[in-house]
Amino acid sequence: MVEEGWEHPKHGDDAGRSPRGIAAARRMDRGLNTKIVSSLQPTLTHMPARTIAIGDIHGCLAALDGLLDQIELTGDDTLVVMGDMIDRGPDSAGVIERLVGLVADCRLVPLVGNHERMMLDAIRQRSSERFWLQNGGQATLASYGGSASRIPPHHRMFFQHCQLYYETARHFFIHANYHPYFELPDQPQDIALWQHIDATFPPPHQSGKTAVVGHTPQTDGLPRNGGHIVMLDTFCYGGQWLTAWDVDSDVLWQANNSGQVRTTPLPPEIDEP
Ligand SMILES: [Mn+2]
Repeated sequence: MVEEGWEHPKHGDDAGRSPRGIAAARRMDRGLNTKIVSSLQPTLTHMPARTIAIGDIHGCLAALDGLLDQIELTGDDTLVVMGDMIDRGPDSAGVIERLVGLVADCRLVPLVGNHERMMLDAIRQRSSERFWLQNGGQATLASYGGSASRIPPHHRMFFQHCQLYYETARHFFIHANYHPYFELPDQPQDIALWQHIDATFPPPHQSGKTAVVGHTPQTDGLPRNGGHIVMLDTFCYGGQWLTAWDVDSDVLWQANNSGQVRTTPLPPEIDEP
């Protein structure tokens, strides 16, 4: 793709040329264009596509915006949002609106968390509403003007498209936890969406891929690195940090709701969470 500003040379002088002259001028144009494109190649090859995972946002729009400013997404990047985008924090509606807007900027992969699951259940059946509202849903409802009926259709569609897991050649992404011996499409939802990781890391997944999870808040604000698993919920809604990780590098970006941003290395591997 030729960038804007690199316009194809115009044939404004063709009027006074012989047919042979015109053909020669056009051959020259093609040659020039080839040179322009190849001179752009080194730049393009220095911007490999990234896969970036963002931990549990929980309505923290200020922190999300701080992260997005640092990451500078391009159309080649894949952004995996680890689920629990809503509830507890101040602006769930604003977070979803921002994420929907990112569809134009990158490949967006929103995962479902237990909080999106609770909300979807509450919308589907009234008997599930109380459970959601008692677990942070009240804040989400308030951000939508106090009623689930005010959740706009494009937000509902966004929630419907959240997926249980995502995988690349070396990593897989799932909200809470995984069963090591189940294939990814067969992961039980009670584990994938709800099971915390407290005393020990789960064994490596049978795929051999590194697991990236959220859900279990790291109250010191730093991810946990178990080698075969990296935990990215760094307790933003509780006053710590929102974390983004370019999974092919050892660099993390963090932002909080006070407008602070920082980069920090991926913490060293440990045996227990
Ligand atoms: Mn969760």
